Amino acid sequence: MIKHVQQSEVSEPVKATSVADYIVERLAAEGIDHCFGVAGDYAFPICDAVDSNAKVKWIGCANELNASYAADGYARIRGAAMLATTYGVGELSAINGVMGAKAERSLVFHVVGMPSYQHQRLHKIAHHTLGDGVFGNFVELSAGAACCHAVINPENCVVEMERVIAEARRNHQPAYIAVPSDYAQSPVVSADVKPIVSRSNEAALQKAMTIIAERINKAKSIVAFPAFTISRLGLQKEAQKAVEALGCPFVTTLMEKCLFGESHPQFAGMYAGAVSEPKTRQIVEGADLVLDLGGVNLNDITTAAYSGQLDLSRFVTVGLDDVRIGDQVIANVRLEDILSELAKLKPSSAPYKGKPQGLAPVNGRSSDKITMAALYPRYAAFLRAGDTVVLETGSSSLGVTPTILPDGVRVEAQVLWGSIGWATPAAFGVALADPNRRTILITGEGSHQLTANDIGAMGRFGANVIVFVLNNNGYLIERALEENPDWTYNDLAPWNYADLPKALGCANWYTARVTTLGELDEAMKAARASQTGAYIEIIGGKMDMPPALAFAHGQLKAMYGDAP
Ligand SMILES: Cc1ncc(C[n+]2csc(CCOP(=O)(O)OP(=O)(O)O)c2C)c(N)n1
Ligand SMILES: [Mg+2]
Repeated sequence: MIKHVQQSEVSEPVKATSVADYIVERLAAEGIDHCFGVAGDYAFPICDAVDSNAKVKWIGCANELNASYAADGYARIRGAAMLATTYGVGELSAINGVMGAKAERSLVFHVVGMPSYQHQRLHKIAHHTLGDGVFGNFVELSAGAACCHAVINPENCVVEMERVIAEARRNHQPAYIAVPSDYAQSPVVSADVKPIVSRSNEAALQKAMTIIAERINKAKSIVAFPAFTISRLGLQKEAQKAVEALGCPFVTTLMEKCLFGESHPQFAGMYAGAVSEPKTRQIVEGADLVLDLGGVNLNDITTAAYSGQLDLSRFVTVGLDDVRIGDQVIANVRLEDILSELAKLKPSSAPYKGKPQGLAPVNGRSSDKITMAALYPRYAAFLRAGDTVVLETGSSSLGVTPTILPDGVRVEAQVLWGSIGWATPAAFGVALADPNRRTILITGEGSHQLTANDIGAMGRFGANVIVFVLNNNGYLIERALEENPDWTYNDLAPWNYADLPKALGCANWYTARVTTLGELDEAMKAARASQTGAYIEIIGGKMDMPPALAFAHGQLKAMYGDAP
């Protein structure tokens, strides 16, 4: 079984001689066994330390942006990931991906090789710099994409590594670790430290639980709102137990798609403001108590352009490290501890029982062209327990998320940060993180164009992803979000997508380009049976969109406001 590690697994001090070896060994002890990255001379000592380490495998990506997305995907499954890039040019290319991991609470350790201390001390004019003899220009930029950072030297290495690991775990966000290349090769100075494990303050936990229990007892109607952070922290089982002990209905936003099985009797549907099912909306907006477990992100996407009416004074928000009730904040309380306290509640004698929806029926004849009305129910019929779906921003995301999916399917999407191109490398990272599950990538072709080159890395490292690329002749979501769908900036170079795997070195992959439902059904069967990766290019209509996007298309003024 693949383990999602929540805390350091170090039982004895890490034995390593050089600073670079120590960093790699220490991160391996966090449950990390792959390092995504692109090599570069300043980073050679780190690359060498990974390559010569028996526990961690070097996963070379086509570029650092891809590597950062892959690390994000990996971290979501395993609890943490390692990303290694070179000074300036490498780390700056990774910033978008690492910043996305920060926004979406995914723990990526970003290790960067800097020019040597000796050259820094002499202010040498060096490559990958601005030619100004300054070496601090990029540290602050990369550190901005992390929740903590350290510039490592042989003396501070052991202590700083414990500090950044603890802080990154506490916030569940990236850490930036920069190492000058000569220091990286120097012997590490040992220090007597133990991993710092975040724990709740017992009195604060009791205080928070007393208030929460009081609110629960007083409330006539409660709804639980488990957040995306639950899966980032690997607390799905603990959260489900808590919700079952509460006995109340629970809802998810599209950031928590399939967090628990959608056939769960307490599941009251997906909450998306005014576009929720009326019953779901009533359960959430009418509840006396909304138990936000993990910090639900009520952004413009999850609330369908802030269209709901949520009274935040009815919220109890359990964050990763605090509990907020109105203006009262109780600090030093861990989410996992609140969940296990909630799970101890006496289960309600009459738990909420909704009417879970079944899967939508598959429709259309085999000779029909592929419409969105026929595509999304087919995905639901294709997916099965043990699949992890990685979903790209764009029309696909708005098509899949409202579609009920089978229990045991896991979904990863980057809803808040929403950087297109994320899903292709993220699927690679997800697949390497847990080869026991089948990873399914669902992406639009426009997004795919940003990062498709790491299909090559999937083949190289045996990541048997099933890739669905919807080719609808451009940026459909953007066409739909504008009055004029025909701006040329929403057009794309017309790639032959189904030929990409072969060109990128995946000669033994199953590939198909499908235009009818019959061809799609056949390709889905073949992809499922393939022992290698599979790649299906689906030809869709230029303006054929899923209902959620069609709804937005009719609401442009409400979404963006009127022109002055
Ligand atoms: C890095 C980045 N650049 C630009 C955007 C704006 N953007 C959002 S969706 C999208 C187009 C997606 O098109 P495609 O992947 O083909 O999906 P479709 O909607 O056509 O199915 C763009 C350009 C973004 N979200 N992220
Ligand atoms: Mg498209």
